[in-house]
Amino acid sequence: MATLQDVMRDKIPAWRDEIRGILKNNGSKVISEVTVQQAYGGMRGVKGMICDTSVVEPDKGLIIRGRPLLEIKHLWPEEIFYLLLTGEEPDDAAKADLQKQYDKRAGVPDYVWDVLKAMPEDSHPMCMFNTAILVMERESAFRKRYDEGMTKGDYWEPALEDGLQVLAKLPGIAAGVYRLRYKKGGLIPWTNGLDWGANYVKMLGIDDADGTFAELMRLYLNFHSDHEGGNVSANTCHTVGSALSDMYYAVSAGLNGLAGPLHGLANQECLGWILETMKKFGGAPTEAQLRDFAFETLRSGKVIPGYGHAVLRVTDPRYAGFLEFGRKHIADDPVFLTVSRVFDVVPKVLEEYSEERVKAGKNPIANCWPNVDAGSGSLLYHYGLTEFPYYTVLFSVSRAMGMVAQLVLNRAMGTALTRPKSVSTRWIKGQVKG
Ligand code: HAX
Repeated sequence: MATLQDVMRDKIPAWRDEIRGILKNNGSKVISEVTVQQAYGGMRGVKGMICDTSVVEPDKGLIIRGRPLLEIKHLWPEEIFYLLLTGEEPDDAAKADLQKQYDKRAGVPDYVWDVLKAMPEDSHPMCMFNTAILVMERESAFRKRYDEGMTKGDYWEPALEDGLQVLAKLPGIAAGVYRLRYKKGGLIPWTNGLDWGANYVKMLGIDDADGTFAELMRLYLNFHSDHEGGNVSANTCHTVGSALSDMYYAVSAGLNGLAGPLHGLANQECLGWILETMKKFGGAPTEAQLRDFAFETLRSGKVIPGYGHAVLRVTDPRYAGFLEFGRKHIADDPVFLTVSRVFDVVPKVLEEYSEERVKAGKNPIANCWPNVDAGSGSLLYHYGLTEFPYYTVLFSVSRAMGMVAQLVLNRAMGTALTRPKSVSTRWIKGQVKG
């Protein structure tokens, strides 16, 4: 049986040759140009980096290694990680081997808990989670090997070892953050032989007698794993990693970006907004009440969390997948009902509001449809995970798979130090004169 490491060792030389060939024969071809609007507008749409794990098509959504997400929604997180990294699904033996590799590495050092327990009680769960990853940096195999002197061609192997260490420990750390932060009692250890998603549920300590929460968790961890390379968290991980900072530095940095309200924190904000409407209207609001509340939110200068996207121009397939799960398992839950009613109302409200904005000389809202964060919270809430400031930690456990896979591939391909050129407003003024 070939391990994940064997498969990577086998594939990497051909990938390197392919890139060398592309650069040799087509290195000077132009693939993108940049407008002044893009330079001031967060580089939206500028093609300036490579990511081979996944792409996001504006009209289709996430495609992992050529596979549209909804076609691979049955895969478990272990299989998704393997797919991200190698481009192929593992067979049963390779999947079992990866699970055993996690079993071996899942122990969390005691000093992590000492650090977390020393943090102020009101620390945000994301700050606790990212601190835990960063404090483990002393464990980095990459840094040790680099300090000893290793050749560039070998970088990917200790990077993968660091990645497996991080991924194996994240469910335990995330569950520990939950139990410490919300005073749920003692820590629950990792169970050997149990899969990554079910282990996470078990360590959270939330009752799951029929296994449906573990089923949701696997879906959740699958759906959030990767979203190409340019989003804030992946791009940050990439940039920090490009300085040869190790996996612990790079993943923690990327997740600090995920903690922002315009990115991963939106899923905490979404459920907050849903619960606020329910509180205001004493239960699941009617469509008319929702419409009024949505306009009230927008006119007070706030965004409607969970709607809009920098790249997507259709309903996020990840939202569609969660909606399907909710309709199958918790159709009558009032929070879920509100989420699905919001879907019937808010896109139209955003379209009308976008027209108002344009008349007032502002940018239109490019996408009025729900993104991944619009629905997932209501499902977690139903299964008893009601502390919604914690939701971005769940997102992070999953997104770490994409970050690890991207960074290992970057190490394998010898991706260059990130260093785009910035220009000053003075330079722009000179450039556009006349
Ligand atoms: N509510 C109100 N206004 C919105 C909006 C929303 N849901 N979505 C976009 N807009 C506004 C933008 O704030 C922007 O306004 P200004 O020009 O005044 O700054 C204008 O519409 C144009 O924005 P855009 O071109 O459509 O979209 P951007 O690429 O600038 O922003 C965002 C994309 C996701 C940040 C944006 O849609 C947003 O803030 N949505 C709500 C927060 C959210 O759901 N974030 C999670 C996104 C998915 C993700 O990364 N998850 O991790």
